[in-house]
Amino acid sequence: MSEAERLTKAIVELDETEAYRVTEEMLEKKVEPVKIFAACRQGMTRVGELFERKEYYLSELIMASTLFKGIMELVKPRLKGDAGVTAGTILIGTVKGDIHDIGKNIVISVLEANGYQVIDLGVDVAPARFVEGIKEHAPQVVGLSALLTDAYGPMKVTVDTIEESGLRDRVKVILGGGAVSDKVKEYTGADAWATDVAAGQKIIDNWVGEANV
Ligand code: B12
Repeated sequence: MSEAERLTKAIVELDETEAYRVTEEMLEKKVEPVKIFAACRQGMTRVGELFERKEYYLSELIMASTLFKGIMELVKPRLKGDAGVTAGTILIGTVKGDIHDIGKNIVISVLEANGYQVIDLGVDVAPARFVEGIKEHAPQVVGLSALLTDAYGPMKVTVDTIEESGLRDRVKVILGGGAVSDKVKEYTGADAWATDVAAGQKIIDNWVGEANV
């Protein structure tokens, strides 16, 4: 079994000792942090499926997220930035009604490590707060995170509110989290979507690069 598979398995089994041990081994071998996050995410997806099948309960979801946060802390110091990458400002938050923030926090750490200034509005963020954030920080990109399918509505309302405030043409909007897709992008009127940090960063790099030309 590869180390990534071991890490995924340890998360699914909520085996803290093994999860930290494998993470340390991967860090020693200089495995890229995004690969470690991907292995964790696979484990979390499986935990979610077990929750759906009622084999796991909310307590297991909480344990898995605590474990993931611990792994994040181990990996974070290894996130090295590419010096010289064009930096921009990103405003990000988990939309109204949704409190999932593990994925959002990974995105923040990776973007910051790559020279971006990231303004984090937190979780359960009302549309008006995104508007205030755009006025205050003038970001090139707004990132809306959500994991609940119930959050499609709030994502749309957020994009609509930005539009109604006359600020839509000043920012690109990217959706992220497990619950997004092309359909959700079309429905909400966002510009792009990503369900992993590497894909999201690529899109943001392109936008910010273009804006700075
Ligand atoms: C951990 C977890 C929780 C934790 C969250 C802790 C926290 N601080 O975030 C707790 C226990 C609190 C929780 C609560 C609930 N949860 Co929950 N949870 C999960 C679980 C198992 C893992 C999520 C996770 O952290 N994944 C790991 C991260 C790294 O992945 P990620 O979030 O997708 O992030 C990556 C990308 O999406 C992307 N990304 C994320 N954000 C952004 C933003 C931008 C801008 C970009 C570019 C990219 C990007 O980059 C990240 C890194 O690659 C998922 C299962 C799943 N399949 O996702 C269920 C899941 C999301 N939860 C679910 C549910 C139902 C709930 C509850 C309603 C349960 C309940 N009965 O109370 C509540 C909802 C509370 C609320 N109002 O939000 C369902 C949602 C189903 C649905 N159809 O909507 C899921 C899918 C489980 C399931 N299969 O049933 N949950």
